[in-house]
Amino acid sequence: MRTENVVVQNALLLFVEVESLIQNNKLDNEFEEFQSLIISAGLIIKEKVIFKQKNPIVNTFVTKGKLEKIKTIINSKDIELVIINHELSASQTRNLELFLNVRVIDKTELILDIFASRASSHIGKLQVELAQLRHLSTRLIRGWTHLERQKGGIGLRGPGETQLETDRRLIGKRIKRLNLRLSKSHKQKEINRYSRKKSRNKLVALVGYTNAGKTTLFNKLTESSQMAEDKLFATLDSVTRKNKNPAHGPILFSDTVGFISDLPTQLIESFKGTLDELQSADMLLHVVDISDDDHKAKFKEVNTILNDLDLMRIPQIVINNKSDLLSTSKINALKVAKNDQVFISAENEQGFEELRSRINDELFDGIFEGWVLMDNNLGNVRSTLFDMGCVEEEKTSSCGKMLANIKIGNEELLQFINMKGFELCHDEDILL
Ligand SMILES: Nc1nc2c(ncn2[C@@H]2O[C@H](COP(=O)(O)OP(=O)(O)OP(=O)(O)O)[C@@H](O)[C@H]2O)c(=O)[nH]1
Ligand SMILES: [Mg+2]
Repeated sequence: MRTENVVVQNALLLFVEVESLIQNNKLDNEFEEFQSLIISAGLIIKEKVIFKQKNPIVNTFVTKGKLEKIKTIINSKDIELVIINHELSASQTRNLELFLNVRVIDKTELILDIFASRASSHIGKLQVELAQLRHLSTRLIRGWTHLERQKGGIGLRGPGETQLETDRRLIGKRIKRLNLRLSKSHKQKEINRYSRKKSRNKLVALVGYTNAGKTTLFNKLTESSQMAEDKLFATLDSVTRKNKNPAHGPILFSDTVGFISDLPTQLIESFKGTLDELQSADMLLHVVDISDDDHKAKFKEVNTILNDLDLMRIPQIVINNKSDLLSTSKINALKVAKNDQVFISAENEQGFEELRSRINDELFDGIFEGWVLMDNNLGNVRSTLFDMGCVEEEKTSSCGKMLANIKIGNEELLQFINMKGFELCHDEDILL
């Protein structure tokens, strides 16, 4: 599955608003999002054709009259590729390609192609290949000989033409092998997850619509430098890192792939393993781009996907990001309306204090910071506290007992608080 010889191609953007297919949750800026997807795939939009249609046409999706017009544009503008904002059936694609004599890519294929160009980890690459092959196996009836063969263009990233011509049986075999390799890789991850459980780290996953600012926030929270870009699907492989800020309890943050409306089912299926990692999260930070006019619809879309993945049972804090792009009065009004949500700017680190305390409250029921006094027979408690990474400083009290300055979640502190010989230390004198 490779992306090396990527050829930039002149594309015709075909945006058809089909009245019978409009959903309740429609984005206002659907066109802009589709355009961003094409640009994110590294294509040049040479021409845009936008129109409305009542129903999809069975054979070609688009009406004959429109197709004639599109064909004229293709011939006069040196168009190599048509990209349509819908999912097409295999035969619709084939008929369109036969008529227009250029390659036709539907929205599913476009998203699969972007994923193919972004995958960098072993698991990520396997998952994308699996999704592409699954998609391909539904299209094997498609006659590929009717088009001139180009290597490396969009839609051809991944399995090359020769593979496209191999039969269903071979693809089936490859899918089986990939599934096997993936389940092995996921098993290894499960072992890592188990060792995390044994230590006391909490796992907090950042989820949200693509381009909401998850990676930017992740970088600030973990002092990392993952690639954050104004591109759709900048992040594909999930990354987990430990929190660096002392104001937090022991937390691992996980940055994940962004969601989009109409995420191809093959992708969801293939990424189930990675998304399964989210199942063990203790909390989700749902990052929203509050400056986006479509933020409400996108918020709903993300929650629908989370629900499908059975992730709505995990506590979620809604984080309205990019609040630096809105006026203070607008933000203040929004804060009143959404008073259980957090407002931040990941870029400028505004609102981080509130964010941190919300996370600590949710995860640890708040944090205790202070001195505890332990009888000398509580050596095992002392070493547990050290293992947990809670001890900031240690002393011996004037009466010869152990004193430790600890930082610990209130919930975790409960297990020690009732032990004989363990007490919170309020007496300043002891500390002198
Ligand atoms: N003005 C402003 N821009 C931001 C803020 N946070 C992120 N951005 C920008 O938004 C764009 C997307 O940010 P990312 O962090 O890559 O978004 P993401 O959610 O990880 O996106 P995907 O990985 O594609 O799902 C980048 O250009 C960021 O610089 C913010 O608080 N304010
Ligand atoms: Mg990202």
